[in-house]
Amino acid sequence: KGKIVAITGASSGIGAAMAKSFAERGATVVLMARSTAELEALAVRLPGPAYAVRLDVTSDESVAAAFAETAERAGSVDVLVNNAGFARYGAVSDMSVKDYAAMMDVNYLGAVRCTKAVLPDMLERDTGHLVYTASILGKIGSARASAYAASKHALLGFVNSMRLELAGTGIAVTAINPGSVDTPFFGKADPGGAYAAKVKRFMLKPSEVAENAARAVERRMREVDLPAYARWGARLFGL
Ligand code: NJP
Repeated sequence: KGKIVAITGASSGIGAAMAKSFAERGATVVLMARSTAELEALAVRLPGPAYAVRLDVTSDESVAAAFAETAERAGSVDVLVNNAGFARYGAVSDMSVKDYAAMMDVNYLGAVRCTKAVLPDMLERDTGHLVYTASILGKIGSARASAYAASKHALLGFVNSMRLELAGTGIAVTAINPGSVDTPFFGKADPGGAYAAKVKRFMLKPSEVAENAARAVERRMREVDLPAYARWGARLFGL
């Protein structure tokens, strides 16, 4: 309550749902992504104060400008949710090295850039919370998703190392690791829709991921694994 929560990738899917969950808990949210029209439209629908700030996580200049604008308009960031990400699925032989680099640039280095933008202020105030939407695929491999899985493994390597580095400070670090979530993500990851069609009924809702993330922040949890099949299993056994 009363915290400033900046969320990257807030123009769609899980990030937009997280904005709602944090706003409902009394936070002031800073919505960050490249699609400013979507951010503005979301900002007016939220129940509390919200700012829309343009951010491209692949650009050092954009990251610097976006966090300077955030500091000026909203103040110090208490919680940074690094959620921007994308996937392109395909067999290793069908993917270019450029595809691998593009996923590393957004999913891993994008989070590193944004973390570095807020960390000096958090260290100086000795308080803050860094949250990352990684993935179950940050922990296991996946056929036809090697570039995406590798980028999320890199992200979790960074997150787990940073948690050790920040031990003893007032800064908490949380990883959220969902399975498949029903968002526009699969339109880009898998344009033919074959994978999404197969797993659609097992998918998590973005609101479920968002509520779990908000609760994890309240409880300062280290990480939350949300495999979609756990929900499917719960349904199967009538839980
Ligand atoms: O995807 P989608 P999700 N700079 O496509 C933004 C992870 N995840 O909500 O810039 C700044 O609806 C983009 O904004 P825009 C996944 O890896 C998902 O499902 O306007 N922002 C949009 O707001 C990702 O890390 C599943 O295009 C950039 C957002 O990212 C996170 O969840 C499973 C950007 C993507 O929204 C949210 O994904 C899992 C850039 N350069 C993990 N590039 C799943 N859906 O199944 C993209 O385990 N964005």
